[in-house]
Amino acid sequence: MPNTLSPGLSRDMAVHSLRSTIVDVPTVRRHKLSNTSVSAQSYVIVQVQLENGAEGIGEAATLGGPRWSEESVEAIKANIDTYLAPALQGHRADLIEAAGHRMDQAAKRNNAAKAAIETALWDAVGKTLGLPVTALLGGAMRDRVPVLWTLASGDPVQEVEEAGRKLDARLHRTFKVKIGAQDPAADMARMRHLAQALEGRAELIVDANQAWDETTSARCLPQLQEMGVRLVEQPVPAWNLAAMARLRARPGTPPLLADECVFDVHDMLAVGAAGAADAVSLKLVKHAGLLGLKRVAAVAEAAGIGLYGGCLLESSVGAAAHLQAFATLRKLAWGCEHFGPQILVGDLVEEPLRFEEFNIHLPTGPGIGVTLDADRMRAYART
Ligand code: MUC
Ligand code: MG
Repeated sequence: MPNTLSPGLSRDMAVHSLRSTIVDVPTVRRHKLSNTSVSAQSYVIVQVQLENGAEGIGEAATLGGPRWSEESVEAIKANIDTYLAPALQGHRADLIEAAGHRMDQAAKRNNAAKAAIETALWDAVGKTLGLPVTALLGGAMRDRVPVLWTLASGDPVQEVEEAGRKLDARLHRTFKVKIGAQDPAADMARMRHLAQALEGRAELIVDANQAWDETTSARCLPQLQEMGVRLVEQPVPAWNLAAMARLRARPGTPPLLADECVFDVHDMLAVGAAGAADAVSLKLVKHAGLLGLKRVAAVAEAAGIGLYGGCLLESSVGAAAHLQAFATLRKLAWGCEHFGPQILVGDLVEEPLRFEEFNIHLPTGPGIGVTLDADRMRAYART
C-alpha cells in the first residue's frame, strides 16, 4: 500500500467513525417532474470523523423517494450503516480509490450512498491538509460556473413570473423546464407561452425525464427547435439509446442531453458508441463520487460529447462537492444547474454558496469548502 505521508499523519487519517442522518428540507414551491412531484427535499448527510479529529461531510440527494433512481433516503441510510460504514472502519481516508474498491465489494451500485461517503472522505482529507478538494483533484480551472434555474410548477403564468424575478436579480438567465407530467400538446403550448414571454431575455432547455416514446419525440422535438430550445434532456426511457440516436440523426432535432441513461463509464461508452447524445449530465448520485464523475467525463470527452453539470436539487453540501469536481474539468461547455440551495427554505451549512451575476461560485476554504450548521441540521433531521 502506498504510504507517502509521515507515519503520524497516515495513522491520524484513519476513519474513526461514520454517521448518517436523514434530513427533510421543505422547498419554496412544489417541484413537478414527469413522474413525481416534491414539496420537500430529502437527503442523507454523512459525517466522517478521522482519528486526527477532522470531520468531513457529504450528501446523498434523492428526488421523491426511489423514483428518480432506485435509491431512497431510507435505503441509503440502511446500506451506509449496515454495509458501507463498517467496510471503511479504520481505513485511511486519503486512500480514496481503495475506499471506493472496498465499498464496491461491500455493496453493488448504491451510487448515491457511495458518493456521499466519498465526498466526506475528500472533505476530511482536504480539511486535514488545509487544501480545497480541487487541489487534490488536479487544481481548479475556474472559480465559478454559469448556473441555470428550473421551472417546474407546471403553471406557465407562475413560471414566467418566477423567471422574471430570477432575471431581474441577475441570478439565472437560462431556464430548464420540466415537461412530461401532462400530455405533450399541453407541454408544447406551455413551452410556446414561455418562449414568447422570455424571448430575447433568456435561454430555455427542457427535461422530459424519460416521459416520451420515440414517436412523440419525433413529433415534438422539431417544435422545440423552432421555439429556440437549446437542449432537450432525456426525452425517451433510459434503456432506449437506439431511439436517442435515431432522433438525434433527424433534421430539426435540438441537441440531446443524456441523463438517466448514463450512470457509469460503461453507460457513457455505450452512449458514445451509439451517437445517442450531444452532452451528458454529470451527477455524483449517478457516478458514485468525484472520481467516478471525472471518469465518466473523460469517456464523454473521448467520444466528443459535451459536459453539463447536473444536480438532484442538492443543498449547499452536495452542490459544493459537485463544484469541486466541475471546477477541475478542462471544459464544461453547458454550465451547471446547481440551483438546489436556492429552492430550499433553509440551507444546511453555515455559509451557503454564493449566487451572483448568473454564476454559482466555488467556495474557498479547505475540503469541499462548506461546514454544517448544527442548528439547521437539528431542525431538519428526521426523528
Ligand atoms: C433531473 O432529472 O435532471 C435536476 C433539476 C431538476 O429540476 O430535476 C433534477 C433531476
Ligand atoms: Mg434530468
